[in-house]
Amino acid sequence: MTEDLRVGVIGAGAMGADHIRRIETRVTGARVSAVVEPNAARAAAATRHVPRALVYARIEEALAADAMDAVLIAVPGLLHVATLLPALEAGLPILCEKPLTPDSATSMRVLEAEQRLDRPHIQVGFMRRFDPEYAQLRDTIASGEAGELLMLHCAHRNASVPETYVQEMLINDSVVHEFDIVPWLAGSPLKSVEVRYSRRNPAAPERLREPILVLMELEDGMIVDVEMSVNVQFGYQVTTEAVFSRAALRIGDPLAARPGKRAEHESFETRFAEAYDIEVQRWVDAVRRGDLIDGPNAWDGYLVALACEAGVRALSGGVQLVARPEPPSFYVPTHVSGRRSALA
Ligand code: ISE
Repeated sequence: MTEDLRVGVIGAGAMGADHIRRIETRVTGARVSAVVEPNAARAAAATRHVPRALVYARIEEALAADAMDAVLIAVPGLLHVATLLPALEAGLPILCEKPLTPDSATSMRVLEAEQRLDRPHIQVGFMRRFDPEYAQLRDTIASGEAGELLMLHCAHRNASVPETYVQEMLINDSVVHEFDIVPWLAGSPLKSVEVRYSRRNPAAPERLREPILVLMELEDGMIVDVEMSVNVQFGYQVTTEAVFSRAALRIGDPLAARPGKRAEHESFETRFAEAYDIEVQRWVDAVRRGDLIDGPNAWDGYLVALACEAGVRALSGGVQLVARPEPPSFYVPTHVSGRRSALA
């Protein structure tokens, strides 16, 4: 492909607008040719610097106008199925923000539709896989240079969350990232999930009981703990400490997150800005080469949906087993750089 890839961005909220800016200013080989957004004011604001982008209220209109070669879906998760199905039907490559869909039944509908095509067309936006520190940690784990990986201690802290954020979103909207990244790092699938409640954060609104500690067990016996906090006020932090038999490594350490000091990041938009840039660039490159995806696929999204269902059950207590069906051959091999699948 010699021409720029014509990307249609579906949704011009905060995430969609961020991707529009990214494609227009930092990604090479692509341009925003269409924006699908029913809210006219939002569409106008997001396309202010992209006057040649055509604006449509519905994806069907953009598809009928043949206005895009590929789509980037950045609408809320509940609207993903309604967007994914027509884009698949049109045979377009798709980068879909996480989650693939909010539950495993709808994710299965998407998988069935995708398997009518010749190969996977959907990449799911688990951007942490493109964060240079995460990628390096994965390489260290795979190389064995620090010995055997024994445990992972993860912390995932949000300064605050919007009013629409409810208890189940601790799992479905936030820990969803760890459900993807942990098996990818460790090279072993999830077996079970348990949730423990710590002392309640007085800064949390009435409707939220947090922080929570999520304990995962992987198939290979490893225990992983995730502190999930969403009202820490002092900043946005995502850290991982990996304990090996010969060393311990820590990634994501905030530079200045001490009481009274300004934290390094306030939100995921800046903490993972580089990861998003790399993710979108690699997706664009893959589409232009004809590979269509270069990252987590829809099967990975389906497995994460199953893990979230176990996680939501675990909010009410007990150790909850995670379902782990075998992938159809359509989805093998997967993953970033064509390396071995961490979930296979
Ligand atoms: C948000 O939707 C994200 O995806 C962020 O990465 C996560 O840190 C946050 O908790 C979610 O609400």
